[in-house]
Amino acid sequence: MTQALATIVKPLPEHLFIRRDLSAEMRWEAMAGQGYHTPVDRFFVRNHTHTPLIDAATWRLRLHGPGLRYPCEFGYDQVRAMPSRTMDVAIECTGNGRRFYRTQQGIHAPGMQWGLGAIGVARWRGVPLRYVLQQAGIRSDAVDLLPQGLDAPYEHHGHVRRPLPVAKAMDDVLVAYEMNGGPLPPDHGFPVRLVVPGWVGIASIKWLGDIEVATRELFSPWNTEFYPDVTTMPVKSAFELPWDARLEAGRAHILHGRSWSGNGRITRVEVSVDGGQTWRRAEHHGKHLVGAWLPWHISWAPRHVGPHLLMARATDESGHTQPPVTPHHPFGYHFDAVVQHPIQVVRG
Ligand SMILES: Nc1nc2c(c(=O)[nH]1)N[C@H]1C(S)=C(S)[C@@H](COP(=O)(O)O)O[C@H]1N2
Ligand SMILES: [Mo]
Repeated sequence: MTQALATIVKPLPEHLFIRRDLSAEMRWEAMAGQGYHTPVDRFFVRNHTHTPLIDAATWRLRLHGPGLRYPCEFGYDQVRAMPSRTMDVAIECTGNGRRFYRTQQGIHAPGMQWGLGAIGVARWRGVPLRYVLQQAGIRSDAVDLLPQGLDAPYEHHGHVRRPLPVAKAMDDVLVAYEMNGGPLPPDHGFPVRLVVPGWVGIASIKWLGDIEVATRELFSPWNTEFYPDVTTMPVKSAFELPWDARLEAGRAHILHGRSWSGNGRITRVEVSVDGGQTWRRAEHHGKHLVGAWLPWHISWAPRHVGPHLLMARATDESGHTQPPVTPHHPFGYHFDAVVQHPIQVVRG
């Protein structure tokens, strides 16, 4: 039923992606001129092993465990026939921005050296997980779920699986089978994945095949050894520009970017073009959704040729503003400090 393929199935052209081990980071300049959503052809991929090719005709979602009155399984057509919901949601890897612990703060954090491109926003369609759990007779004393992927076991740790508290599962989690209007692509979890708004990417289990529902707290390597004590993602910002972009002096440029947070809407974005000495409010445009991102822009006519540092600093509804420095994290998670984006202003 599950056939192994070479790590990632979709093409990873150089101008859209940076290869990182078994994964692929989006280049932020690939979002320039795009709409609200990240097209599939440039959406980052984070794989623990490789993308499996799963046959939807034989695929099953198994629900079992002491937290359910009616353990059961559903096929693809059954899931697609359930009441559906469509949501614009960001998925972001917990370690997004990890390399800036070293480049900006001088302390290397081990792990994949992501820039800011381990995030994407897609339009997901699927069944609320709440509905599926209700069909299986979720009990009032259920505590934790253990959603598990059908991809190959990761080293000696078994299948990718991470406990999810019942409260979140019953709130806004989606059992998704569509991404940007088409069936989920293989790399993003075909036939079905979880989409867990606001939470660390690892919560959004791809190639979902099995959910255990327990009446006690659950543990797996993915909440003990990796990703312990992380739930929501902090506030971040990125420019839709290449690293070391070249901008001509003496004419106006519109700098575009996006800001996002797992803790609520973005309420303010400020931009500095002089390495943080002065700041200007960016203008918002497009949608302003919880759990996705806020596109913004600011106009700038650089006068002086030479290197400049662009910086964007956002504030979210919870009142949190991106700090100049992030407290060190041993795993390199949650880098939320203002990123210094180097550019060259060249003679026009
Ligand atoms: N089964 C399974 N689910 C998974 C993963 C995986 O390797 N296997 N990677 C997780 C991680 S760490 C992230 S950041 C997101 C990435 O989703 P994407 O590849 O669709 O961008 O998927 C999560 N779900
Ligand atoms: Mo991740």
